[in-house]
Amino acid sequence: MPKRLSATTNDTNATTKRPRTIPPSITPASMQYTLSHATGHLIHYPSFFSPTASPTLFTSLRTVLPWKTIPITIFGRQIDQPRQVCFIADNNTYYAYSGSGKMGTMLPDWPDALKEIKEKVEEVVGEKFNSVLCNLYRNGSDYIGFHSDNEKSLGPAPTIASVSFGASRKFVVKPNPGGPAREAGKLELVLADGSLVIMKGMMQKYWKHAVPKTSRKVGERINLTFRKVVS
Ligand SMILES: O=C(O)CCC(=O)C(=O)O
Repeated sequence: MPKRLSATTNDTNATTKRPRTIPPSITPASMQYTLSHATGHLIHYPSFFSPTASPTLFTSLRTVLPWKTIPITIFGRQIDQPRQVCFIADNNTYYAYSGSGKMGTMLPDWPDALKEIKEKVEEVVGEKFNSVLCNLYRNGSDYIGFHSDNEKSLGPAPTIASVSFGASRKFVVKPNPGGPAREAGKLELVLADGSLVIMKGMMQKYWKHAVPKTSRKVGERINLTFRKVVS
């Protein structure tokens, strides 16, 4: 059972100092409010896609998406990202992160498998997305370091819907030092095949997340982060 954090009294927007947790009583059986904090929400659906649907979707995404190793710039130095990525978006939607350069869609149309996943996710999130950043972790050496999806182009409080297929990997969330959530602890959960994580509210402003390397022998994992680029 993942750790559930409660709100601290450090909510900068709150008019009262009462914690604002979302009561577990409103949580449907298949979903876990893993983090319900005044500074952001993280909702985890451990098996959003069924064990029969997930392997088919994995194979389809592995085959049809144009996976590439893309360099990014960190502290002025160009390095290859430690995973493969691809970006699929509506026409005229562009995105850039960590010096990746401006990216447009890498395919002329959304592949059927991605469209199907996006529609199912939009239904439960209640928002529409116009792009998805896809990550392929080829083994335990592939990872993504601590970061926030806080690009200006996503707006001030973006909702990110993250779907995983293939090998289970650890997902770690921690508050920004010096931020209003700093008293909250680190949260670790395992994202399994077919899982969905929704991050919303001020999550990208006050928290960071990562998928660390692992020395365990793990197979390939595909992660899709649906986003809405607004400018
Ligand atoms: O692979 C994951 O679960 C996280 C991916 C991620 O953080 C990102 O694409 O920004």
